[in-house]
Amino acid sequence: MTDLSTTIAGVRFPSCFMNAAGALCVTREELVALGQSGSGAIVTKSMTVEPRQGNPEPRYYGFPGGSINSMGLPNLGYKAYAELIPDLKRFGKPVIASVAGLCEDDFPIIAAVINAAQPDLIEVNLSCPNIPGKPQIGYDPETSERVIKRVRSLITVPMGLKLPPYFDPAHHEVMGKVIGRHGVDFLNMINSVGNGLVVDPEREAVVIKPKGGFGGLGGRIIKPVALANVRAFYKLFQGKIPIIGTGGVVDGMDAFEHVLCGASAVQIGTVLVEEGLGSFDRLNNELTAVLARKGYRSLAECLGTVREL
Ligand code: HRO
Repeated sequence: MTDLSTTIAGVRFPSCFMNAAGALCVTREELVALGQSGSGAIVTKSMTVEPRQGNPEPRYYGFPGGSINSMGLPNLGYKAYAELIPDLKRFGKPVIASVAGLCEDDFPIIAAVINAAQPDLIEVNLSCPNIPGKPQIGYDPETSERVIKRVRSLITVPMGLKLPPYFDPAHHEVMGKVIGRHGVDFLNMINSVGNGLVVDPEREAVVIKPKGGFGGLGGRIIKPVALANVRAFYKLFQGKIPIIGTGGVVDGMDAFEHVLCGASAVQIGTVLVEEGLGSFDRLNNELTAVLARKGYRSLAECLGTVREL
């Protein structure tokens, strides 16, 4: 029998697949539907202090290679999620609360109240690319360190960071040092590849409205960037900080590649939005088949074992 269950920071997940924050996880109805689906966890939309409508539409566009979005953090506000979390735990799978903020002071306000609601894990989003005029925190090591420090002292459930993609080993190292100083329990990478631009040549126009068409790229086209970041941080921490791999997972083989690079679990965004909740059963079946064909009985047997030449 092939086992797709996994453990992150001591928390058991019945399947290694789950939604990425942002994908079908804003409303109560969407979160309950994730609970009833084949997802191995329920991940909330990144939350802010106040409820938000988000950026003007169109703000998401799917194309054959992936997607571009500039949602602008539409969410119910942290108080609503704090009330929902205890009920979401009835599905027998972990609940991960994704915490964001529009400024540094927002993070501890949200972290304290959400921690009291006792999700199974908290993910601190340092990498939203889509708030006009606000750079991604994860690209500034000093700001990242201040935010991590402030929430670390408030969070008692396993605490992770959602990181942006980095494109140079020097940046992996700098962030690795920051992360290593503060007892981070898990990492999730990558968020969307920020500030890409997709053009429709027929209409001679950009495809989303906010920020002149600039937005975060997801889906198939970002897989090599995601794998590189998973691998880089897996090696930096010698596998001691569990990693959730996110980016470019469309089928079971993509997930297998993430596991080989060092991901203990895998999140899906674009494919979930495009295909719906049935994608979890398909991915569970496909990864099971890949592992069985290769003679692996569990993810642990091939975690981080990609061969270097
Ligand atoms: O809401 C968004 O625009 C958004 C967020 Cl917070 C994020 O972290 N990543 C993304 O691609 N979009």
